[in-house]
Amino acid sequence: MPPGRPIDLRSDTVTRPTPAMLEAMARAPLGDDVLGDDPTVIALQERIASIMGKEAACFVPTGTMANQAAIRAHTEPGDELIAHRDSHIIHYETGAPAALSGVMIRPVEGELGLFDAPDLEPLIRHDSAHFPRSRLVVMENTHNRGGGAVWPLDQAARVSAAARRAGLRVHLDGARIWNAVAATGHSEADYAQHADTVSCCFSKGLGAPCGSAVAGDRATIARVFRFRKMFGGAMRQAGLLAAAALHALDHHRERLADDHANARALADGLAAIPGLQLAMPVPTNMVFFDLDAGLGPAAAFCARLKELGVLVLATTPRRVRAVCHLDVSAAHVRDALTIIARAASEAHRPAERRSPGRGLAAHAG
Ligand code: TLP
Repeated sequence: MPPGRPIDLRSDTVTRPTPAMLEAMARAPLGDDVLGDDPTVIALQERIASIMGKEAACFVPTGTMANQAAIRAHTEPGDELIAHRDSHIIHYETGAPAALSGVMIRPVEGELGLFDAPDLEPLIRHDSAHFPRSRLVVMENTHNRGGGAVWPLDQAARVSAAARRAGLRVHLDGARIWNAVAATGHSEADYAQHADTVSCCFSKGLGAPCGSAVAGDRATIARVFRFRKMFGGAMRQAGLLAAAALHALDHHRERLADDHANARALADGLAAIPGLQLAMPVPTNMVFFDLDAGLGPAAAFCARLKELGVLVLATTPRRVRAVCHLDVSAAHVRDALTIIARAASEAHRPAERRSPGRGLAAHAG
């Protein structure tokens, strides 16, 4: 990698706290949240409950714990939950629903991580001594492996109504619900009304160093608190982190539209580079693109980009993900496109890559 800070498009999780956020953290009144008296955590939980239109909320360290504590709160071992086959809880949470809740997952199909009531209904099992009990439906908004896809509100309403008619509960993995709101103008509560619990992350588009929350009715959130403790996620002076989240809610939500515009510009630029194809539409801050076979495997392409000062992630042998966020400007996107175009043209002509030449100037920051 050239000297200087790379343009880091691996995820919107890579942001560093801003000076103003650090100042808010330093000023935060603290207590012991396991004993229930950290005023900044209490303020954050009340704020999230109000934003989501729910009775209560629980602050947790990660989005994974938010989802898993919610799943555990809604289910008992032997139950079954239904989630899209590309969902985060299936792909990236280390089998936690099986390990921590003892539940089975029945995957549902649908375009870009979304599904509708007719996709869901045949998967809900009727009551039988032979079957696992269908208990929970999980939606993800925006949908990560669906390219940051946003659920149409009426579609979420139909899925939720179908689940509830059959006596199932609904959890919304809203790690990036803020992006859905920025893309559509609907409120967080508009989406959350179609779920019994909703998780959200402060450490993705909002730019906090870590922290997530689960909101829902008082009884379910009481169970979430219990399982947060059981899973090792109850923290002491957690107000330090809650202060970063409160600062992010106040200052970093409006600007998510910039990330979406940057992602669109990145996508347009990538689509014009020979050998690259957009894999999915780009409604929010994520860009997935595929490499022609002539460009070699995605992992090697990403390794070359790293040498040139751009960090992205290979998500399959041919597919790459790039994500825009708080620490990525329009100028970064332009520089990244120049570098990616260079790597693509080199890969088409591998002999040239071996010839000595000046690397593109490192990106300064
Ligand atoms: N997603 C990460 C990786 O795990 C893939 C990323 O870089 O996008 N729900 C969704 C929809 C997520 O995208 C993520 C993180 C989580 C939950 C989990 O959050 P953390 O990483 O805080 O446990």
